[in-house]
Amino acid sequence: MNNTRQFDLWGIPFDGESTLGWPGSRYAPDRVRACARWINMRIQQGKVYCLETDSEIAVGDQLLTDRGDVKVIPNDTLKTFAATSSAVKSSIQQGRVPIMIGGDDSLLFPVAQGVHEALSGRIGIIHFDSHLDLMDESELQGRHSQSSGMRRSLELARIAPTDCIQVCERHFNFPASGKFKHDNDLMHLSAREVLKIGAEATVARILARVKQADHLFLSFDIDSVDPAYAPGAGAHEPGGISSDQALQMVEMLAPHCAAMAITEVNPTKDVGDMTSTLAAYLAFSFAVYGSQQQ
Ligand SMILES: [Mn+2]
Repeated sequence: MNNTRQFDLWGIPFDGESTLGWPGSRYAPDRVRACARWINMRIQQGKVYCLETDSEIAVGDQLLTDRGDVKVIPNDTLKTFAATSSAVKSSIQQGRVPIMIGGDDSLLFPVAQGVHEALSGRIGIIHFDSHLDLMDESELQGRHSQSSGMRRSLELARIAPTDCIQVCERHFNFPASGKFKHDNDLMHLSAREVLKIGAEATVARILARVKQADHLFLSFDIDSVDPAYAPGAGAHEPGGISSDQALQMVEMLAPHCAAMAITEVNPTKDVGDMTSTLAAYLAFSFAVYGSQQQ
């Protein structure tokens, strides 16, 4: 049973860089854990029964270990980032796959940094988000806000824009971010495109794009999902994917990924825990389907 991959769940209760939109994602790790309890208990004798395939998946008895929360310092973004990168690194160096539950989306950067420090070769990022997060620096938001995570990650030596893809972006953004994308050959698949071609074709296009990368990090801002399915977010961007499309794509991508982050789940805007429950299912599905390979 030990040829399956094992996963670590870490909370990062930090929303100090929610400089636009609604703060509140600091409450997500505990809510997601509470929602995950119902799901986790369905493993019996190292197996879980999967309804989509009507078959059992052998996941082992230690599929998902809760490593607790990263040491967050609300008043110090860079120290919080350093603690986040260390947690990611420690999991990967122990041969495990970290699943990081934020926190706001500034955390994309320190998670990417942890992956970059722990693994050699080319690192690619699959970035699900309704936003581009390519802001370089601004008076309102500084350098490390929830709007800059992808921009900062692309400054790391072995993360090339051509090994990355952004998925589910929509509506309007800064022309400066569009110019940065085009100048650097960064690619996105808009939410509208994803809704048109469906989950399977989207995953095929994602994997074709990142095939040169040696290791992949899946970063999932919950606002990629439509507010109708995930109201507990840092912002509401209509026109997103459904919860089922999100789950399908995460399941298909999981075997290829060395780390995952789920960010911007905001329990203060949630309705009956539906967004925290979706995040718990995304994390658990990533582990179940990701356990089978690599
Ligand atoms: Mn976002």
